[in-house]
Amino acid sequence: MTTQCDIAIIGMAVMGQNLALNIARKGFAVAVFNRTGEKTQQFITERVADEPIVPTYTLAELAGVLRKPRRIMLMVKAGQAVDEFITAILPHLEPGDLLIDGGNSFFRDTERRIALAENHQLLFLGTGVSGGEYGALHGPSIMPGGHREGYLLVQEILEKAAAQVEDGPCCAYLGPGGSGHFVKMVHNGIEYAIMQAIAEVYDLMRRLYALPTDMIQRFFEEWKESEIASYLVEITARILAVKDPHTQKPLVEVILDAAEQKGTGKWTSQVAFDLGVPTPIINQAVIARSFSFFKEIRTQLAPHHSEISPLPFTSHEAQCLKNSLLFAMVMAFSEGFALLKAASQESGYTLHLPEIARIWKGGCILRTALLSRLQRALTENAPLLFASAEFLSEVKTILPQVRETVHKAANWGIPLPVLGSALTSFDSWTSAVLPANLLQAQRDFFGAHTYRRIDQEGVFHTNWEECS
Ligand code: 2AM
Repeated sequence: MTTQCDIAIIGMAVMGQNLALNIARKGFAVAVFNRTGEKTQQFITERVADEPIVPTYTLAELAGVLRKPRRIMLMVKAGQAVDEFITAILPHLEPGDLLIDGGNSFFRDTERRIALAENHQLLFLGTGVSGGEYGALHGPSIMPGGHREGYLLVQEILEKAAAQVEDGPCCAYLGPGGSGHFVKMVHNGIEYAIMQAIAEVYDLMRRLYALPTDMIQRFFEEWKESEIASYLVEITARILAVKDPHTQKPLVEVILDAAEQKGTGKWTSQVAFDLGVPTPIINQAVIARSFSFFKEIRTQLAPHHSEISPLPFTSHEAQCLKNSLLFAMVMAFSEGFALLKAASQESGYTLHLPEIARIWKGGCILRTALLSRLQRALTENAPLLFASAEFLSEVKTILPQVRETVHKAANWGIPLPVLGSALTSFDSWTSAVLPANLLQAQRDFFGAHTYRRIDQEGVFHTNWEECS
């Protein structure tokens, strides 16, 4: 084989196949490999026409067809498969070659792999890729972190493969270490929150206002052209229009309400707890999926739910729901960017937050009209994104409608984990006074943990048993 390929993609599941096709269609020669060779063969036979794609069936063969320094991108299942491939390919590599992990790896695993790569004088990038199968083929949002010299080796390929927006490709070098996968993880955490916020609005329309699915669909159809225009609102409008061929009902009505999760939302919450950054909205989005999974218990306890008498639905209610969704989206982004900022300071990631907003504007699941505004807001350096001049007055204007929505839902027993916690988040951040004085007194009572005073410097302890 004399072909000199520009890059290799390992892992011929749909994401890997689509990314290989996308890169090849930008004019780069791509070598491909899969653990089970039949999948590679099938891909070549069924999907490759005249794209410059070279199938390989051993890792030695793969290493042999690559231009040096070699550039190898792993698109395999996160976890053990990544480690296994790295171990297997090491003997075929030379100093200066680059490995890219394009899966949803945990950023700490990426940091461990970077150290391993350095031991072998290799370069390593941990790269978030968002946009699903469609994005991988037509232009995803790509979030690379790791060795900067490594990025320079693939910059042209990745930037051409990425989605393109008015201010450039949706791909940029984000920072050292596991920063790329960290940013992708937080992206997914925000994604969990916005998905859940949309689902809650749907639930209010369906259960509190007893709207039929086709009417709910029309609202989402309208909103996809509004200030909350976004990929997730758009796919919701499309989903709600699909009929089940068996029952002729809207397909969504026959889908079991038990959500699965792969773990990136949970990781975001865990990391936020470790960093001491409050992320109630993302946490509640993760928990909402956990609740959904207990279908049997929920069904068993359902007789204890109070009966809902559907409420009237006018343009005012529609406005309240849309603005509640807008509010939840702004608060979820605000929370996610606060976490990115804290992690950047803690881990030395040197993240440039407006640039992250920019590369999320196209290709990825989070793409929304709001991101251009977020980009501007992030340059303001407000303590939190929602408190920027770009958003604050609007947030305050819509707040009464959010309160009305959450209030009605609480009255009638419709759970709003994300919309409710978005409101709690706003109220917590804007409360100069919180009841933590009483918590401190309780801690000091039973554990002599001490407290500080508002009127004196120093640390105090009271013998509460004696004086109460
Ligand atoms: P396969 O086709 O041989 O199963 C998504 O699952 C991709 O990750 C597929 O290309 C799959 O290869 C690969 N993959 C999953 N687990 C793997 C493992 N333990 N070792 C190698 N590749 C793996």
